[in-house]
Amino acid sequence: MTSTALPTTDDLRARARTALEHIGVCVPGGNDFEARTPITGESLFGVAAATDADSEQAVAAARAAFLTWRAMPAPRRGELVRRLGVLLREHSSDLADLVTIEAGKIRSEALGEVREMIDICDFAVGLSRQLYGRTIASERPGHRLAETWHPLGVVAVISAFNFPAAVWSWNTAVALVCGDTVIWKPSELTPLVSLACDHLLCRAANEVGAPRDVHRLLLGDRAAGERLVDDPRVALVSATGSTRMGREVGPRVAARFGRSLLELGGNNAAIVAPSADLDLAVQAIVFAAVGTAGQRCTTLRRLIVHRDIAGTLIERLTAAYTKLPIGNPFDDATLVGPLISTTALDAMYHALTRVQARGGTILAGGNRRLAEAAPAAAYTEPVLVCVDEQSDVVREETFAPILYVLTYDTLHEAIALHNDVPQGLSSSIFTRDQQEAEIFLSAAGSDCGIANVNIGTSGAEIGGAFGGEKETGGGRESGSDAWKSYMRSATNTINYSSELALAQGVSFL
Ligand code: UN1
Repeated sequence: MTSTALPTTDDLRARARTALEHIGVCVPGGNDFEARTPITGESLFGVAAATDADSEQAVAAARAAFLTWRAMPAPRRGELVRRLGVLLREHSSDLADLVTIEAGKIRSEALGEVREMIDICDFAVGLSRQLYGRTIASERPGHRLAETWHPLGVVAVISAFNFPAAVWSWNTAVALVCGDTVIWKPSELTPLVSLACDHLLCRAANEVGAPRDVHRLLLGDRAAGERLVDDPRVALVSATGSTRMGREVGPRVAARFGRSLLELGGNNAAIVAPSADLDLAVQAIVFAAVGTAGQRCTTLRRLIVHRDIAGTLIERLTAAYTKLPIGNPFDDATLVGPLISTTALDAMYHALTRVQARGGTILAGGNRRLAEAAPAAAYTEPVLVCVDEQSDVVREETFAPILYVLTYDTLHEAIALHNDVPQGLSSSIFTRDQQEAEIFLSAAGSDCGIANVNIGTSGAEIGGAFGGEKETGGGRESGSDAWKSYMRSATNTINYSSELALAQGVSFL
């Protein structure tokens, strides 16, 4: 494996400053927390956090703006999102720079993240003319029964570092056309990306004459998020992050009868059947396991391989793993950037120690890289580990590039292993056998919210609903009819006859 040379923190600070200036955002100041870059692990700027009073004011302002915004026709609300999409196109390169600087993503994936934002804006603009309700056949003469969809209220978006901009846009673009207003509490690890996104949306709002407070950004720590979780004026809390976080957010929002939409951990697996096209499978597996340095919630974490092809596949994967270029994510040759922090690296190595104690064997990778060049950064070789059981550590999500390899003899056994984890986000099967593929996609197959054939677990398009089952939280975001989570429905019965006919044939008076 090769390592590519790193830029200095001063270079990165200058590049961040240029990107912020192009977008039109003031470089932040403050000393509550720091904007850091995982590329060197060092600090770029000090940042001020929102105070309790800022949070209070933001919720009040977003609630007031909601009262105006909900009355604006949805296609006109779409104009705001269309304008945001145009600004994102204009600033793709600057925004991708900030994503690379703060999240450590390689350039191509950072540009892909911005593309995903543009795509959801386009989708949401179309949606603004398609918030359809149904007309239902009434059992009574002279009656019409209908379902209408109305805006819900203030939506709190709590997002994670790994998709610092795209996950915000999935929620915000859809919530805005649905007539909601948004308060965003991003990860503390990505304040610059957040300031840039907020600024572009503010600019779009100003240009199309939408209320300024349709969107408010709250930078801050966990306490800032907790205030939103507990605030009865927040109608929906859409939270992306760990299962541990979701386990706190879900019950707290439910206790006040608020709504929550949870996108939590994944422990995604792929089954590789004997008939699989191995050239395609190897490419797909490496991207899914190693892309974003293993820090996507859709990252491939378990490979369940048929015993007959395990030797060949492992050999090919080992060869691919030993050639991965690791290092500067701005270098076009790099495929693996840094982990977000040395804490994440420690968690990865701790998981490896635990799995080895349970008999796991490292097949490739696992060494730290560039520790001398950047002691505060966290570069590592992705790891391929052979295991013969799904021990506790394999059943957990470690947010790092570890791929556990298991073998199977029958498809039934493979599906049982596949589903035998607490999480249920994304899954795939590599096979040329249609019967196997259909069984995997059937009710008795994968128990995940995303189930794929001959494509990896990560890199979903925005057109489909995104989310998962079990400890992944059950929420659906992005495409398909995920918009319904951001609205409330009302059932209307309209009597246009002159008779009062009671339902179920009840007679009264
Ligand atoms: C996430 O990791 O939180 O499917 C989202 C994918 C991306 C989104 C991942 N489109 O990998």
